[in-house]
Amino acid sequence: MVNRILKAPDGPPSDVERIKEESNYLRGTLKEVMQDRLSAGIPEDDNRLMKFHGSYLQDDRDLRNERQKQKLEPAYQFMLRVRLPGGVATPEQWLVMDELAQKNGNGTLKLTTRQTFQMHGILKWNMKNTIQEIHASLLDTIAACGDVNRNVMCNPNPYQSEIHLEVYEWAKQLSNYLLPRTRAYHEIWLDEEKVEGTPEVEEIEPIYGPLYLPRKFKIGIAVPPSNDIDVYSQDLGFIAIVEDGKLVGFNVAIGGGMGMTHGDKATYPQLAKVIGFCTPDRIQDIAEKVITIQRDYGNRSVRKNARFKYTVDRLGLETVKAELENRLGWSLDEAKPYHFDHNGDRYGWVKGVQGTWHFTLFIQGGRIADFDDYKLKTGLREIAKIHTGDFRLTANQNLIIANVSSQNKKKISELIEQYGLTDGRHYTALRRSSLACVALPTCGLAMAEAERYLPVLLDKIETIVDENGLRNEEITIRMTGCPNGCARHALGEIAFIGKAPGKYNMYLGAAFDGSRLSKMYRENIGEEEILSELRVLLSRYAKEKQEGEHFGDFVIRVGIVKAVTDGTNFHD
Ligand code: SRM
Ligand code: SF4
Repeated sequence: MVNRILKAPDGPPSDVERIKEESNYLRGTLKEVMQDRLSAGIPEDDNRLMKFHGSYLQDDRDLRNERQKQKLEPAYQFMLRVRLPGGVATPEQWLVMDELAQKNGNGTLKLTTRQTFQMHGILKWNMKNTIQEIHASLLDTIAACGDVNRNVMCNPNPYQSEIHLEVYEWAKQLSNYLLPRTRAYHEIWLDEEKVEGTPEVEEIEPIYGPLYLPRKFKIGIAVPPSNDIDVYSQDLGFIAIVEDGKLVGFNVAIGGGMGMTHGDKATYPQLAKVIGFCTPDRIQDIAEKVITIQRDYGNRSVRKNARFKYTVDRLGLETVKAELENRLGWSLDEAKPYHFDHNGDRYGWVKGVQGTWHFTLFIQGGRIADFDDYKLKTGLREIAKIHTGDFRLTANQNLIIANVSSQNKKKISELIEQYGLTDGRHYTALRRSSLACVALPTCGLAMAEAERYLPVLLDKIETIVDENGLRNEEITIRMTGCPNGCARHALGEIAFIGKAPGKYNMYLGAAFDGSRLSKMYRENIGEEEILSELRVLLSRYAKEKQEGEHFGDFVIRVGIVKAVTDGTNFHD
């Protein structure tokens, strides 16, 4: 099957390749080290494997210096990420997450940019029972992180509920089909007995093989006109084509991704490119074959260049398409026309099919917590107790209370009102179009604040917005604590990427529908400069914008930044 002309890059395998190879299909010594009570942490090799089980060892960075001074080991704790295809959870599952976060985590839940739950602050001794309780609620954390296919996203679509159901089924099917087949997770966390004897390699991991993928792999399904899942940021994206109210198939897009490293031009965000169309029954085949191409030709030497986007750019889009069709044994059809309007969410009540209702609620930074003046977590718990439909987590870290019966709509509206969940202060147009990654204090890679700081910055930007009569203007603002791009920074019309504490690179000019990347505008600036730049930019926008013109398009039209047409030109 391996094409003899195409080649993976030369170079010694990275250390992570060794760890995977020696791990006996993701087991390593995890079972033993998780029982070791001498340290709250685990060795680095096992931590690498932990990711495939949906978790990362972290330490509370707010406490790092103090603990160092006191010669204590870091305040180790684990982050746990659930696999939740399409972001759909039942009210019962919501209540389990809520309780586990309270009992074993830091009391909060994070709704992520890939439509799932994360818990932070879980101590080593509580990991096994937390995973077991998640399993008992019919969810799992397998492959939520690691060099495998990640949570499959799909548009949570409150508008066309019947299409949602179909698209969601495909997302679930893809997610299940692409799961690692090793029993390591079940043995380590769920006490499944190990079956002795080593079957043939292909039998254990027929898709991934013993080394899994060179890097993480992401799939998302968009339903136009909404590009809420940012289909162009996915390694493999599907764009639903709906004709006469029926799902006829998907356009296929490959090679997107957001991560980069400051100052390293060999790394860049990239947009996925559409290569053709297929009927729905063929997406599993496509996903499997695309993944095997990345498995065979991805860079296993330099992890910074190991994502599929670099494989596509190195081999060439047409070559990868030809290789895909070769592996499929059939050709993709010509891509069908489609149109995206936006990559954000639309809020409030919408009537779905069969007389049910859907309510999209903005969640700042995706953080479900009880704040002093805003009892969000309690309010949602009370809603979950009476809700008979489902919850849908969106790719913009928001929440849809979906499939609400007409009888329940009034009660849920009352709870939303009672807990002030849509209070004005939390609900301005600018805020509703914002995204921030986790960053400090839990993310080990954060160079600056994001989730904790963006609301503070937004308060100040809103004053400028008001001065310019732009209060109802939706402008997508995204902030990340580092250039990895967990809030898909390069697709924000205004983006701030953390450089150092209090310092950000500022980017402008992404398209409102997520089809164009942003461009660096100012480097390494702090709050004062950010605000003075925005004062000038927003005042010009208010005065000079054309009818219906989005901010990202405006800054390009008037020449404030150059349009980035392709990630390979990102740093030009
Ligand atoms: Fe991410 C690493 C959080 C979506 C690109 N991401 C991390 C880690 C695990 C840090 C680490 O490696 O130590 C962060 C954990 C922080 C914490 O304390 O929780 C982290 N990423 C997140 C989440 C929780 C951000 C959020 O606020 O919602 C998102 C979880 C998604 C999920 O449910 O699976 C999250 N990460 C993304 C996205 C957006 C997306 O997938 O749509 C991206 C950009 C798209 C992409 O992958 O290209 C993204 N995360 C990264 C990268 C850069 C990868 C690369 O290509 O270079 C890293 C670093 C890495 O992998 O080495 C990273
Ligand atoms: Fe952490 Fe950087 Fe991702 Fe933010 S973008 S969560 S700082 S890795």
